[in-house]
Amino acid sequence: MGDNIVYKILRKHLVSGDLVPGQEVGIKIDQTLTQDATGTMAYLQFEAMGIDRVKTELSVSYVDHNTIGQGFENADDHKYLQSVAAKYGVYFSRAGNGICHQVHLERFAKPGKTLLGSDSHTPTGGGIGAIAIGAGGLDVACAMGGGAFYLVAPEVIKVELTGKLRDWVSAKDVILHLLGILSTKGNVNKVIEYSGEGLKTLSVPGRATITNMGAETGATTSIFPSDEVTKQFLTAQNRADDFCPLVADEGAKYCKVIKINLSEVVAMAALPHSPGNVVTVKEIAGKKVDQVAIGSCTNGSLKDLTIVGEILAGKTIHQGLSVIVSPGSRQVFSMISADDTLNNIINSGARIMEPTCGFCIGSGQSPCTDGISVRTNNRNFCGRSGTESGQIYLVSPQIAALAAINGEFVDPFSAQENYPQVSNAEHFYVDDRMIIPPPNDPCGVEIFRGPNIGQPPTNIALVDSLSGEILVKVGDKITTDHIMPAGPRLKYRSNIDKYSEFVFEGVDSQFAVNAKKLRDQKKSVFILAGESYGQGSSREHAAMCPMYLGVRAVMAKSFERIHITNLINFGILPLTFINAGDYELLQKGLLIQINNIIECLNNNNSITVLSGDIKIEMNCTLSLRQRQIVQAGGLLNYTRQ
Ligand code: MIC
Ligand code: SF4
Repeated sequence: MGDNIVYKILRKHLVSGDLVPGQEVGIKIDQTLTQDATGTMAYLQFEAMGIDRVKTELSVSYVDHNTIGQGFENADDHKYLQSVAAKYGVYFSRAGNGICHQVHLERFAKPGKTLLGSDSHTPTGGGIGAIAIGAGGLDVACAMGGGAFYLVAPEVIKVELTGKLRDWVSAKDVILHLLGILSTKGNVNKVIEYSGEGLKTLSVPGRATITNMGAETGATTSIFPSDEVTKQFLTAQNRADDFCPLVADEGAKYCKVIKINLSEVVAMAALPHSPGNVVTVKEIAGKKVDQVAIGSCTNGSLKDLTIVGEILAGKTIHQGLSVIVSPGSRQVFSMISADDTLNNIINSGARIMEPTCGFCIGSGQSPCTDGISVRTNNRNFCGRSGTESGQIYLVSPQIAALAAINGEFVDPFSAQENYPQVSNAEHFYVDDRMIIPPPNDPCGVEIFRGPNIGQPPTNIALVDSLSGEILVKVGDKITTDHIMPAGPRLKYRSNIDKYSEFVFEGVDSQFAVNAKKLRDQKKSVFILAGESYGQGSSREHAAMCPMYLGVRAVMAKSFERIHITNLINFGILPLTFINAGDYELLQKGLLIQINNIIECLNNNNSITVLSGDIKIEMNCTLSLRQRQIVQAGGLLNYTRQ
């Protein structure tokens, strides 16, 4: 039996374990990327490992998340990142050069390579045929040091594309359509692989929109074959030599096949507050809109913005809303300013933002109270925009541009306008001056550390019995944005003592204060959660900060992939209910006791949680390596041992 594309690449990179779905395997990582919001901790942890230079083929440090610069913290972090990159052999993409995923796709990602990034949307690189995976900063630091990356060998879902997208329908609608089928849960340890004759109609940036937002399904990653379309894109980026063809073998095995006829896909939208709440735009046509935000790593490509420019040409944005447009990269920015696109956008009354994450991460441009904001990015979690009551709808750039002019959702099929035909660029404007290569000799490089940069905290080794209090009970689909808010709090990413004050800020504002009290009394803190705990971002701070506050175990119905690894990496026990109904028996404020932990862990026995008369059995099925990490109190301690 032949291999699918995923297993072809994994097999080439395998360093430990058997490539059998469900088994833990270690793979060699060729490239890494970090961004500034997760990067400072990743490099601090890399420094703590005592390695003198990165061991990957290529590592790039991007500055794209925290660029707002209110106060000295962001600027200090950027200086730290630039100096630490020079010291350890990492390329440094300066603020303003663009969003990591967009720039990496343009300049570095290669078919057949493995890429590990400290950002959950790293799968964007799957659009060019790379196995591109998001992970916590500590895992990326290990990979930079030449260590293997460990993952559960995935099951592969095949998505077979036929037909061709109609006018007004784009790649964004394809992934929203797929989210309608797969939803945002139940896809952990799966990879989505695309195939079929419809592929040839999708450009690399369009494919990257699909693999980018594939992260919202919870899958490990998504990947497209490498074909003539890939070759054309790489050639247009002056990177023809980076091309290699990549197709699945005849008869390759998949766990399931989903067929999508592109000709039948319609314009879609994800309603608040989950990317999986999808409906057709037709169903919400006529709904008034307060804000439109176009850009992000999902839809900030040249083609996306050229189409937007064409739709806005000669028009004025509706009086009732504000419109912002943010290019995905400096390459895109510079190219839209070389033709009429930028002028068309500016003249319509839209406001231009720098090529960064900005609105997508709640760093400015928050909507008004109860405001309906139509956005082209990938996440619409409650509060992420910076406005607790904000209602975020996720759509394609086309639909966003129509809303900008009309002040309401417009179903494109009833719109009378002609659809602007935009072809793929034959040559991109290539200028890498804002990417600083590391010096060959780093001897003279001094690492800059501002006062906001603290040392990464480590946990104590796991003890055999824990007793303490359930300090918070949350429901299903709790995202890392709920656990560790970003937006204005982002600037504390390198200062764990300060950042941990905001754990569960929007869920229970007293959590951090109460946790600290328990921690200081040497009691354990427990978190109780429903299904898919830890959806969304890769931010390891959602494990690191709770650990710092004394959280010793999270009891949940199920966990998301990156987050469970982060919990283990920081020595927090991830316990899952054997009987999901037992979740109802436990409440916030209950005192609990867990005994005999080490023996149960080592024998893969269930772990008993006791509270008064209540006795609940929980699972903690970890690989041998993961058990050792948890027992050591986290990956840093384990690596040092
Ligand atoms: C996100 O989109 O949520 C982020 C911000 O890019 C995160 C990374 C972070 O929290 O720094 C992600 O996707 O991993
Ligand atoms: Fe940045 Fe948003 Fe993309 Fe995350 S999803 S990398 S915040 S643009």
